[in-house]
Amino acid sequence: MAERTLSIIKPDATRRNLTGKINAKFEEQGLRIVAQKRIKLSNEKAGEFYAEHKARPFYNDLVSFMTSGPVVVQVLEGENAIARNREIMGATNPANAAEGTIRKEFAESIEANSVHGSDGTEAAAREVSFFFTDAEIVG
Ligand code: RTP
Ligand code: MG
Repeated sequence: MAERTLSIIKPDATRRNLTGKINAKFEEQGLRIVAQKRIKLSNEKAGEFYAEHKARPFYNDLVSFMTSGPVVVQVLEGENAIARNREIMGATNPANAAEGTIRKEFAESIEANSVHGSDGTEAAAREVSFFFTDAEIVG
């Protein structure tokens, strides 16, 4: 089934100029970038985006990290895009990420792990509309 998912290239990756290398992995593995913008997240916006993690011990650090530099927010489209993207990203902790995944190749730590991807259908719908209007997505 053709799906859309929300992806974020995180500040550790934009800082090291890895946007193109990460985008190549998506495109080589069948996902199409149908919307994309480079932005600086405010504390408020990052906090709202990660609201589900508010009670977690890593929440404050995560919000600081995500506002520490530019991010690239993007919509990826393709067959089973949500699960496909999670496979391309690899495990949250790069120490556990499979060979060839973005996090294995590029992540610096469990926090500075280079990419975000929606983890399910509801999250994808919410997260895509958190950053993009329908008119900004060109499939
Ligand atoms: P994401 O939401 O970014 O795609 O990653 P995920 O589903 O693999 O991980 P999740 O559990 O949703 O955690 C969100 C992000 O929080 C940071 N994190 N830090 N210090 C820690 O123990 C810790 N655990 C998670 C990571 O940046 C993770 O991607
Ligand atoms: Mg998550």
